[in-house]
Amino acid sequence: MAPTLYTDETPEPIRSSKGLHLITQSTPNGQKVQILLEELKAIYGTEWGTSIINIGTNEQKKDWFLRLNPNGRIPVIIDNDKSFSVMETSAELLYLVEREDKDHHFTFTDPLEKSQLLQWLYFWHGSGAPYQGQVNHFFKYAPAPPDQLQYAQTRFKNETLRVFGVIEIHLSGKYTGEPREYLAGNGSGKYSIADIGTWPWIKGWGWSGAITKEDMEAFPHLLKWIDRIAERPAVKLGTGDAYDASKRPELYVGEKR
Ligand SMILES: N[C@@H](CCC(=O)N[C@@H](CS)C(=O)NCC(=O)O)C(=O)O
Repeated sequence: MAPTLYTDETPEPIRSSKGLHLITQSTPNGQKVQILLEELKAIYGTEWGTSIINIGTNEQKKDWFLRLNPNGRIPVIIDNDKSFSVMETSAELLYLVEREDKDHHFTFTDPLEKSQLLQWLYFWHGSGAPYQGQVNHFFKYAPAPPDQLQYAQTRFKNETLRVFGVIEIHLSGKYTGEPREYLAGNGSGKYSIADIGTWPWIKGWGWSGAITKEDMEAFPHLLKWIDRIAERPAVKLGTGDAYDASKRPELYVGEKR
């Protein structure tokens, strides 16, 4: 029996959605999937519906949402053709390329290049986003007196810079003699979901105020990689007004504030 994805509490635009449907907010995690969908649309004409929630109101902790993602976090992809929902951004990127990217524009057929893609996708998912997320938390949101935050702030800032340094080594070609343009693939690499899964976080290095321009001077290849990817039309679309709830109020579902 197919699982029941929806209840009476599920917002109507989601309950009546067909094909692919994205529930998002335009945060770094939301943008990963938004960008890939825009890339797929540009090449294959992929179609999907979008609903935006406000995670500030904890809409993602309600029963209707937990039924789709028990982790209570955005983004979520629903494949209505299969009555199937997908949580965790890297799994969502992999699901979408498997479903849509028949010509492997954003993945690889060669097993070693594919392994490289998975290594960098997992590296950022497991060793990058959690640290940068904690930098954002401890520098922007933590409701504690400053003297209680110092250890955590230093720890997570240093770990984030260490991880940026790992990607800098890789892109610079320090140990291979060949600089790279993208994270995975032979030679200088090919733009893939490894980049899409990583870029939306790193491009926002300045957001918390913790990481300075001077800190970033240690990562010239990383800075060029940020700019290179920012130029892509689908990246501009996936991070732009189309996912801004104030510009697209019709996409808003659930409690707004
Ligand atoms: N590991 C998850 C992280 C998702 C995540 O942390 N999403 C954030 C927005 S960037 C969220 O929904 N936060 C709301 C909350 O924690 O309740 C993934 O990659 O999908």
